[in-house]
Amino acid sequence: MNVETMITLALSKGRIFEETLPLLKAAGIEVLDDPEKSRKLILDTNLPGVRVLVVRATDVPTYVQYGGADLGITGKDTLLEHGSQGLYQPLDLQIAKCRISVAARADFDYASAVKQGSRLKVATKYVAIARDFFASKGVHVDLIKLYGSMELAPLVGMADAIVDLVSTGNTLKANNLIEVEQIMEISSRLVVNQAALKLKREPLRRIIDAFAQATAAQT
Ligand code: PRT
Ligand code: MG
Repeated sequence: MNVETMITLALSKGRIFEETLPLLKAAGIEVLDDPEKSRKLILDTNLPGVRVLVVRATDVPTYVQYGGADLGITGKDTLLEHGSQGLYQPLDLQIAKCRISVAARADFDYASAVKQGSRLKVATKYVAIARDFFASKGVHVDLIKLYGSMELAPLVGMADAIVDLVSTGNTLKANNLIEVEQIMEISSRLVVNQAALKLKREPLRRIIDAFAQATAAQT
C-alpha cells in the first residue's frame, strides 16, 4: 500500500481512542493493537489501506492540518484552544462528552466577586477559552497558564478559580472545589485534511458516512 492511497487516522490514547472504536467498527475497521499495551505509535488495522497514529490529544489538529494524518478525532476544547485552521469539520461525533467550567473553593464567593467587579486570578490550561469567556462577561482576570492538575491552584492560594473540563465532577469534589459556572458543552469532532479530502475523496467519504450513520444511530 503506498502513501497516496493509505488512509491515516490520528487519535489520542484514553477516552477518545476507546470511544472511537465502535465508530471504526461501524466503518468496518478494527484496530489490531492496543495503545495501552503496545509502544507502537502507528497501529495497523484489519484493512491494509487504513492505519491509526497515536498522538497527544493536543497534537491531533496539527497532524491533520499538516497532512501527517488524513483525518483525526479531537475535543472541541482542543480545537477552540489551539485553533482549527484549514481543517474540515464534518461531524460532531458526540463522544468524550464533558463541559468546560469555572470552579472555585467552597469558601470563595465567586458570584459576589464577579458582581463587585473584582479582579480574579484564574489558573487554566485553556487560556484562550478563559480569556474569551471572562471578556464576554466583562470580568477582569489575571490568567495563570498551567499544563495539568489545575485543581491544585486554588487549594494552595495561587488562584481564586480554575477553568477546566468536568465530566462526573468527582475530581472537583475530591479536591473540595465547586463548579460555579458552566462555560460550554464539549464533545469530540471529526477533523479532515482539506487536500486529502480532494485526493482521497472516495475512501474518506466512506469513513465519514459510516461515522455519521453510527453517530445518528446513537443519538
Ligand atoms: O491526559 P493528557 O495530558 O495526556 O492529555 P489530555 O488531557 O489532553 O487528553 P485526554 O485523553 O485526557 O482528553 C482528551 C479529550 O477528552 C479532551 O480534550 C476532552 O475533549 C475530552 N474529555 C472528556 C475529557 C474529559 N471528558 C475529562 N473529564 N478530558 C479530560 N477530562 C479530565 C478533566 O480535565 C479533569 O481533570 O478529567 C477530570 C475530570 O473528570 P471528572 O469525571 O472527575 O469530572
Ligand atoms: Mg487528560
